Amino acid sequence: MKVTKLLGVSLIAGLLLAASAVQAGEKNFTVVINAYDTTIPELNVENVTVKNIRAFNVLNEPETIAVHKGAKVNITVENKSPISEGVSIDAYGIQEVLKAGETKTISFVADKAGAFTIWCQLHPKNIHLPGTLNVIE
Ligand SMILES: [Cu+2]
Repeated sequence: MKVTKLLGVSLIAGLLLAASAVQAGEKNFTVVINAYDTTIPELNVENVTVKNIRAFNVLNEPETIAVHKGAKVNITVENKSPISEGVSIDAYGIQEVLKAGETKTISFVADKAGAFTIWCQLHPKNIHLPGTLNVIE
């Protein structure tokens, strides 16, 4: 009677462990590259007024991706920008280009711990809000 109960408990504990191991093993993310093309009607910079400046900004959402070291990471990137955009993570040798409207899945194993910048290699860094890949030990 006692033995049966113990077996039952350890079996449940084993199943729970297996379930959490699967969760830590593979992580899926969706990142949307959104572009905002706007015109600033009037701007005063160092006492000089300039009008109708075209501003272009690109935002990666979500900005932060966090995983545990060793996880397989699948990042599905959707480019909603009207132009081609790049996705680079230097430490992982990732350098992808997505045409306007294109969706791509980038897969890799997060085998290096640290904080890594996710950035676009096609455009000046100051028009993008870069993302971060956090790989936790
Ligand atoms: Cu870009």
